[in-house]
Amino acid sequence: MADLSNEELKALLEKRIAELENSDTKEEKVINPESVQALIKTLALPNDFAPLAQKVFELAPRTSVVWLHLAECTGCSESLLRASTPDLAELVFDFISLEYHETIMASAGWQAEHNIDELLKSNKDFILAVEGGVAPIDTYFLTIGANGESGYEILQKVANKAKAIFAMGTCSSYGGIQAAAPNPSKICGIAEVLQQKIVQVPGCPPSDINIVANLCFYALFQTLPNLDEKDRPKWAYGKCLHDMCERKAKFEAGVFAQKFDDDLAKSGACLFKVGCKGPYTYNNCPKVKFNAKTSWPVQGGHGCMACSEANFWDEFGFYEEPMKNLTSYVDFSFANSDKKGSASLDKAQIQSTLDDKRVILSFDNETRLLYKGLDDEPCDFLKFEFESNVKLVLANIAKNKLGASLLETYKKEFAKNYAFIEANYDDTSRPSSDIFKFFEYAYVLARGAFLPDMKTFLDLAASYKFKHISPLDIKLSLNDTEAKLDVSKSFRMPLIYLSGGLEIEALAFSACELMFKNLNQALKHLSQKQNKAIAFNFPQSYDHAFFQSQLARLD
Ligand code: FSX
Ligand code: SF4
Ligand code: F3S
Repeated sequence: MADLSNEELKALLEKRIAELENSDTKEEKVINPESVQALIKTLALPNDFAPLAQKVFELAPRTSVVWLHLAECTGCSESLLRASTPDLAELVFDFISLEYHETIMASAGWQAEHNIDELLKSNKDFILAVEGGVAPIDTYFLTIGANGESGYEILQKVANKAKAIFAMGTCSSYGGIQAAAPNPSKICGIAEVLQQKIVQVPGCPPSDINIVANLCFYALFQTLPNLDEKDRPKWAYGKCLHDMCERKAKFEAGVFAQKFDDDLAKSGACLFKVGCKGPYTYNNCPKVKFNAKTSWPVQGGHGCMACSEANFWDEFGFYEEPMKNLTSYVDFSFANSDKKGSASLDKAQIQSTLDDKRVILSFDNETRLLYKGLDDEPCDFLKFEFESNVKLVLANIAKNKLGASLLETYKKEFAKNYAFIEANYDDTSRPSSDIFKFFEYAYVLARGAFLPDMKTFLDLAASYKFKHISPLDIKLSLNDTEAKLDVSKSFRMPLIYLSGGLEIEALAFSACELMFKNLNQALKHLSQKQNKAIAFNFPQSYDHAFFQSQLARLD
């Protein structure tokens, strides 16, 4: 579904106001304008929405909300209790009508069950917020309430009548702690068992603001907020939290806390080395914070655990270590993956010369994207060139203040490797467009030796036990005449990650995933533009199942 523009959202409010003013159910509530303004700001809507939203909340009957508890720890409700603008009392008296919530409602036992049954019978509109994962197979693992119904049955019964459904928290979005390996009760997120669109509001728990503002968005517009490809509201989960973190300049400068209570940690150093997973996490924690905007994990001195990412208990290793192979609970490496089966390419497509029907991605001392030009000569669609002299690259990084500090950290922690670089590179510029050289840069930094062959690097990448890519700042821009692959900003990243405790396996995996993803994208763009099939050309040394699996993703 296309995103709703601000104009469309505004028109929705104006229409609602006009309808409410002529309606019998119109109310005249007193609504705190500060809370409305705070909501509008949180939802990243323009200021002129505030008076309209104020009017809607004053006139409209409160939207009914049913909140179910399934398999969880009730942290999401704890978070809700700490809401501030509006606070919980204001929220339930003025903004929504909380019809059922096991930990907050006054009724209990048979009375509570009666209330929800009556609500379902009445055919009254309501929205559903679900906290916790569901056990759809051995449903008795979660048996709730006076009637001894399973969580799965209750969910189906209530969801069927709901106007909109919000999965509040990581448990209801993805299964959460109960679904961590080996997941004996086979718990999953609610979207896996319901047909309707589910708005995912992950976080273990989500912030009070992400819970309240999402409920209020629906109460206001009677529609869902704009969602990303994982069905998360864009206003809350659209950005990587690392990019909003107050410690980001320290990350760039390679200034890392070595342990939790050291002076560096206290003076605002980056927490990556003590396990922060901020670079892998999409959430607005630094902006909206928790407990009435008091603080958020990184401000409190503990790294982000990626608590709003799917399967974070299993996929991100120890909370207090970066993702090194030694610290993975579950092995996602290529060798243990079924991706291997799809690795083989059609050999007939591999050819070294062009014909009329194909464009070629070629790796042979140069990385090129070839097509047949007007005069039958091979043309290169790919603009990709970088400095491959490691010593010059480092000198270039050190030109600005953050980079100079980063290089100092690296030199201190990897003195032997730095000595290798000093001894083996002169001052001659060596422009290259060979991905082997790009990969070799990371290898030289991590190992203090030249990369022997492509297989060594691909083996390292394939052996990484995690599936999360450490971002490298590679940029691809595509237009009709060229694909420009810019890696100039990416060279500082291996220095940062190595100084921050990541290992060569992580760097090799990330470099391969990102490089091949971008090349694939460029290749696809060219083949579609020219309406031609694709072929590959690569030397024997690249003939590796991991490499082929990367290329095969194009199919
Ligand atoms: Fe899950 Fe809610 Fe984590 Fe707990 O109940 S998201 S375990 S903080 O809070 O569902
Ligand atoms: Fe902040 Fe963590 Fe990123 Fe460091 S790694 S800048 S502490 S989010
Ligand atoms: Fe969770 Fe990380 Fe935010 S641990 S609360 S997503 S900072």
